[in-house]
Amino acid sequence: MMDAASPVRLERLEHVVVLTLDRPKALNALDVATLRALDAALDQVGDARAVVVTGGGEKAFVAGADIAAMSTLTPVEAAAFATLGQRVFDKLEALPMPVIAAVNGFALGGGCELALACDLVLAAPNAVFGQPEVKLGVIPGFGGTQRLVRRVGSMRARELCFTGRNVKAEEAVAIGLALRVVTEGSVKDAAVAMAHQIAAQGPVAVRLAKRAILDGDGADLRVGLAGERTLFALCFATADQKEGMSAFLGKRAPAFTGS
Ligand code: DAK
Repeated sequence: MMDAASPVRLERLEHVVVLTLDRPKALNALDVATLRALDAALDQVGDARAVVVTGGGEKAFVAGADIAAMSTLTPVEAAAFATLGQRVFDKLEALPMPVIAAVNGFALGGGCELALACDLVLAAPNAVFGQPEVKLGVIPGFGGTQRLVRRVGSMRARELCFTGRNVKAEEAVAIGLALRVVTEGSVKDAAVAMAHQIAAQGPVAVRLAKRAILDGDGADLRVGLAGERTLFALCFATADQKEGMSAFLGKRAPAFTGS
């Protein structure tokens, strides 16, 4: 359990865990305490089959790294801050189960980078993405210059990092920064529904599919395909494969155990 005053709330909904970054007075900006709380929350995800990350309050997913806290950093402290943020975002990205960002407002700077570390991004109609660090005289420090390129392509990433301009929800979908805009109901509810849909599939298979995609990201195609073959073969060592295929052949719904 997270303590009540923690800036990150953890909620379990059957096989789904929802993490809410909850500092709405600062639009959920990431300071050291919030990053550490997120780090600790990631250790508590356990055997969840899917995770949803969202922001507390009405206006923001995460409005970036905490500018007030960053304003007085020395270069040594800035390096430590970036190391902490990158480590936590790497840990989030490497979670074995899919992670869905429910972007409910501003996802700027570190907030955009947080969404980029998630597998899937759903956007509320008021979602706003961007890497405005250059407006503050710095560059993205939590992976923005790297993951943004991989997700939207090199030239689009350059434009966003060089101009710092905001991207609204529809454009975010058009450039591949978000999967879709949720126009009915809350984006958190839509993300939770999608997480339940993922959780109903063969849990080991879903994890191995994520593993294959992550391992292949940036790798030579042949290396990626070799990894895929190995992980495909591994599926045949699972009870889920036997259950999934015999349920299909027996014309019944599978009862996966995640083993
Ligand atoms: N940090 C701290 N406080 C923030 C904040 C932030 N990023 N964003 C908003 N707030 C606070 C505001 O100061 C305000 O506090 P009070 O004045 O009420 O005490 C409160 O949240 C509400 O914000 P506003 O009054 O400004 O609300 P508006 O609706 O008028 O505007 C806004 C919303 C999101 C457009 C605006 O707040 C805004 O532009 N915020 C800053 C967005 C931004 O620039 N984000 C990128 C931050 S830079 C690195 C490590 C990390 C990074 C870089 C380098 N190294 C160590 C190498 C990452 C950098 C970033 O993420």
